[in-house]
Amino acid sequence: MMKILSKPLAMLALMLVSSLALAHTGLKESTPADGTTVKMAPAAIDLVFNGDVRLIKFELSSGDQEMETGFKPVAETMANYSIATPALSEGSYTVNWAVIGADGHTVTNSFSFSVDAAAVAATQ
Ligand SMILES: [Cu+2]
Repeated sequence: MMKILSKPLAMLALMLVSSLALAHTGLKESTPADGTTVKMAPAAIDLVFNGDVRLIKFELSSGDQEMETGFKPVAETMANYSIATPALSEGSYTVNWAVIGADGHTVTNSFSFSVDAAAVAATQ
């Protein structure tokens, strides 16, 4: 009996997992975008999520150095965030963020960009 049930059950579990994954909150776009090189250091980093979220973590770092930003966790939920950045020198930067989505799940991810005034083909 268990053997007969196991296959459909496994498929059902798979479908359930994938539909949950689809419902998860994600970052739709960022400025600067992931993997891009910008000529001028941005005064702010903009985040656009695929729904209203509560941004609970925003860490900007270069190498092992963490930068001070204008990020302050707030209770309200929004889809768009603009976080003021300090004067960034040339280099590579990584943003680590975490949000609590509408479904109550915490989602964390990161993206990176570079500041290079000499970049020939700036992507922004
Ligand atoms: Cu979720």
